[in-house]
Amino acid sequence: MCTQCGCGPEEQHDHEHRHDHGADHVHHHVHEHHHEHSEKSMTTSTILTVETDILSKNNRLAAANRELFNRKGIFVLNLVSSPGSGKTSILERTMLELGKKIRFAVIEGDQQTDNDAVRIAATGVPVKLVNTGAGCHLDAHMVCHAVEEFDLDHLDALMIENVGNLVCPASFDLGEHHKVVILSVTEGEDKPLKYPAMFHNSDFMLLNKIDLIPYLDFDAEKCKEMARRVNPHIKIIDISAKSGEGMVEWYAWLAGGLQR
Ligand SMILES: Nc1nc2c(ncn2[C@@H]2O[C@H](COP(=O)(O)OP(=O)(O)OP(=O)(O)O)[C@@H](O)[C@H]2O)c(=O)[nH]1
Ligand SMILES: [Mg+2]
Repeated sequence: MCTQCGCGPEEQHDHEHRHDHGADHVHHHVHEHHHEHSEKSMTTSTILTVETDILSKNNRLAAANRELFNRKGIFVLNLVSSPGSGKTSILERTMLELGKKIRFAVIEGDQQTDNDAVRIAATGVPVKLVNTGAGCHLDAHMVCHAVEEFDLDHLDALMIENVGNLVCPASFDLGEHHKVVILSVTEGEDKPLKYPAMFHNSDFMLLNKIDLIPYLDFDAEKCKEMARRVNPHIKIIDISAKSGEGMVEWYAWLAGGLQR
């Protein structure tokens, strides 16, 4: 049995290959944890109960993860965004520019492929890949086992790249200290209003790809105003992982977090 989360070997194994059933989001979790339910017999109240159970179990594991991170003095960020907004590009640049000063590790969450993990590994930083299969987000259980790969006594910061998805990762606490939402200027300025949970639950927002603004009809101020309407406390910086603009300010945030 796992000492951190109490799961048995079967559940750990299931976890590595989870969500391979090809059914919808709720149903996957039902199969993982409540094998007696059939798809047809599910009522709305059953679904709500199962969702509540999943989230409360996740919250318990996330609290245990956070306690572990605090005990080890590791600053943990959960990078969330829609696919392609630049999470891996930001991490690559950050690892290359700060990796010699700060002891990082990275968890790469992807449905399929090791593409992003390979990119991070090329920077020399330890990385653990978690393929979620049909699953659309990381959860605290996955993170709990992923960190077993790292030497936690010699880490300053853990960066978790979540699965590209502006909806589901908002609901799953991983035990991080902050969610950082990345929005790229090619996505349109209204995304904070259309996907409010993600912006509400994030402490930081990186507005990425600002090098492309001259070529787009994107109103950065309007976008920021919408983000602040959803979350008045959100801290926003403009960055370009390509040109490097704004990265120094991002590094200052990171340094501030490390000194907590
Ligand atoms: N012009 C420009 N392109 C960027 C910038 N950041 C990332 N890109 C490009 O955007 C594309 C997607 O970048 P990724 O870093 O792979 O995005 P991601 O969020 O990790 O994508 P997923 O992991 O698939 O969700 C790549 O072609 C990058 O080169 C930027 O600041 N400016
Ligand atoms: Mg990526």
